[in-house]
Amino acid sequence: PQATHLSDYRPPAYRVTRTELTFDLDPAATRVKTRLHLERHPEGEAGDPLQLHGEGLALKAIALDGEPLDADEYALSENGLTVHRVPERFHLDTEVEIAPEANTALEGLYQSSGMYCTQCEAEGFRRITFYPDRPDVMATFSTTVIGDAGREPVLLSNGNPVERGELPNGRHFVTWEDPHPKPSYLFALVAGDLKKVEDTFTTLSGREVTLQIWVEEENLGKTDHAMASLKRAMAWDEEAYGREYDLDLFMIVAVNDFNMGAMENKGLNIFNSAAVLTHPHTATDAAFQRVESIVAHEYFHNWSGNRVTCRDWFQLSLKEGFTVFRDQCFSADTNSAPVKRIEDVSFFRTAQFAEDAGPTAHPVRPDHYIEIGNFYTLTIYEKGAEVVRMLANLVGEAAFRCGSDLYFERFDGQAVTIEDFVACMAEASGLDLTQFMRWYDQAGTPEIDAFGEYDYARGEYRLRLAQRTPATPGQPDKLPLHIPVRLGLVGTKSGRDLPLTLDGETLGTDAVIHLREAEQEFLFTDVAEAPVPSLLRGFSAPVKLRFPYGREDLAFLLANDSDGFNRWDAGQRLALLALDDLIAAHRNGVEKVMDTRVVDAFRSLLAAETDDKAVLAEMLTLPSEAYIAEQQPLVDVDAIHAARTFVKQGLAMALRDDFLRVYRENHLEHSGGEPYAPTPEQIARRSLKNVALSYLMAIEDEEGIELAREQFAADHNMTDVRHALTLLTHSSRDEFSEPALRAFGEKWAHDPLVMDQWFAIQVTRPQPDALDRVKFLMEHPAFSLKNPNRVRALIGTFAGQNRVNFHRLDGAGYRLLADMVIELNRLNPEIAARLITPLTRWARFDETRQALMKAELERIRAEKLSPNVYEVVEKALA
Ligand code: HT7
Ligand code: ZN
Repeated sequence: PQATHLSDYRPPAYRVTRTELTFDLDPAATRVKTRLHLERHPEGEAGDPLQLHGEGLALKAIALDGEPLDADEYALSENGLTVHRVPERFHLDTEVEIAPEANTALEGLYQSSGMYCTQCEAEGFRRITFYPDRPDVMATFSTTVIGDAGREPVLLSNGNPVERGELPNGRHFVTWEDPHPKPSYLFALVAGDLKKVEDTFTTLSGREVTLQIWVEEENLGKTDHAMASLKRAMAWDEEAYGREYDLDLFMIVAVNDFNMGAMENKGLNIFNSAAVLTHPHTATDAAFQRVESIVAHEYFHNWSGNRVTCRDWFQLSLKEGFTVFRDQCFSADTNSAPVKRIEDVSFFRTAQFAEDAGPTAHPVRPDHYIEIGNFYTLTIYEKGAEVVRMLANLVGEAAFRCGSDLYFERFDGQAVTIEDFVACMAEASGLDLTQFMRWYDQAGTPEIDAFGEYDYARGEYRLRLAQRTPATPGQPDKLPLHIPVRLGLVGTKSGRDLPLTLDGETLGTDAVIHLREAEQEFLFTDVAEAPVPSLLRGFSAPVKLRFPYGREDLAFLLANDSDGFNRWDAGQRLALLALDDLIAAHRNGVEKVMDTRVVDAFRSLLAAETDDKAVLAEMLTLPSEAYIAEQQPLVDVDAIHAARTFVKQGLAMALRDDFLRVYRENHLEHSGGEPYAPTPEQIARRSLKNVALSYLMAIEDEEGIELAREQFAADHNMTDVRHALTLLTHSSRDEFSEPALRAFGEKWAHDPLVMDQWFAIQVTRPQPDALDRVKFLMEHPAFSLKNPNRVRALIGTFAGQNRVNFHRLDGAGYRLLADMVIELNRLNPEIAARLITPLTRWARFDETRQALMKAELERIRAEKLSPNVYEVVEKALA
């Protein structure tokens, strides 16, 4: 397969001004008639051939300005169609045949649970019809969908329905008109036996918009939360960004087979059912929050992505990074802001840092790719969002809003670049962002080494910062970045943030300093007492920060830092220091000893009267095994697991009564009391008491087991039921977990999304039978390799989250994953390529495991590979 390079970008020779489509639906032989109205691009030349993308299309007819073309007037290839000579302005008619029922890749037009649906981003439209399938070709669309009136009573596409009618042979049609010019990746079609829930939203300017969520009939009771989230998101975008919705109708459709979370097609968002359906009995608090943020994310794309789109796919983060930033801010405003930041950063530092350190590392704006489907990554999405967050903090709130207004107004209806976005921010703020642009082009996680010195006599604090970004594939040398470091100096006597004076300038008690050089010194004067620095507050830049904190310093910050995020982070650092010692002890076969400072810190947390229970729950949560692994030079999965378990058990033994009290104080007695609601208050209490319960279960405390069993049996809401079932299943008490698992599996056999949770709970079990369970569960009637949600729940969860069992020394975990990748490579290349990720991280492990993992990658490489899997495997073995 060939790579595409950013430096090769050229505007299209012809643009499409209007696209008219007619679909005559049939599972095995759908006919797609397309009329394209085309004109030569101002930069094109007479004599330029017309090149259209197309994959897997059977061409049935082709005519230019109504005249059928002879075979020598055009050429067909594996990738598309070329018409050799075309006039300056013309229309082209094509007719193709495709087979949605045979489409297991879930790109283009496919069938899911009997309904038809589409996924066109990034390059799926070319599997539907011949087209210049690139985001810088924007056209208005008219779409007529013809289907069977009985099997497909609902026929949907983008925009507004303008005509409908009956046809012979029990067929019917609906024509949709989308007045907003859009690239082909935003096209959508849905047809099937769907039911809708409807509501309305009145925009700031007083227009009434009809909101519809379309689902299978049995899911009609699971749309309330998505609808409420949508309305909140619409209001938030008006308030925070001045953006109103621009059609009279906004539709969401839930489909069961979907490669990602959801898709922002213009006026017709298509959602993975897991990202839209909720009910207290079937979805956890985390799922409710995820639905809210995905609904908002897709809605926000209507402006950041649809009205203003990307010039080419190298600019993907232009829409994704910005939109993730927007959805993160929305969720922070709607729920607990500090917890949202902690959760986001915690995930980011575990998963994106690992991506940045591995063989598939790439910049936020990559400069080449083989398969763009492989670039829907944490770097593009989450690091892209962190870069926008830095920009927002650098320019300030008011200038950021002016800059975004300018961006949306100046580029409305256009396909633009990341430079265009940053230029608006520079213009609105007057700042020079030239150096800042390096964040988009340099891969890898910058590392900052910080040292501080307090001079009692002079009352000065000298902070030295040195930055360095490690080499990544294809980028051996890096330049210094512009890194905003938010900080405070916390007085060790007063426990308060000290006033900051830098270069004679008074900065308040919390300030941002700008690190631009490889090494830079900052001298704070008038520092009245010895401070502990609180650095990188709120995770002000996506970097690794090292500072030689002692354990007392960390305990001090945990107790005193005014920045909630850094208080939490101090606790994580303190735990990591203790874990480091224990990992070493485990490896050396030395007796493990619990660090009493961690116990004391946790005791104080549990004793303190805090009104932010959600933050407390985060503070009481130990760093995950994956995050601990990120800190180790060489990952020893068994030592990490043993060390973390030891700390958890040590804390549970020392603080058992506190955990029991916290559980009791926060367990909501539901009978006759408050009904379940995904409110921040209830979620906070549930997370706190469930964290407490997990400590009790870590030592298999008899009272804890009783509480877990009661919580499971009370069957009040899925958050509590799932947590209790997980704790029982991950304990050694099979006599309790087996009946519970059986009851749960039987009760929910009809609900695939709940069965996904049942799969995930079992395959994350630390016991050595986990891999056998994966194999056993793959035979379960609820499992199917063709459904991405099932694959993620069973295989993805096992390989990504059950570290001790996936990395078994006999290599059986690796073998199983490679087998699945090989099968999925044929069925669904996009999912196959994503599934390989854990194997690509081989360099982090010991020699034995490295050899086993590489052998499995070689075994995959020997197959006839899709471009998706080929690109990942080649990078992993390079
Ligand atoms: N913009 C959407 C991306 C997406 C996607 C990409 C490749 C293959 C399948 C896909 N489904 C959705 C989702 C989003 O970021 O909003
Ligand atoms: Zn997105």
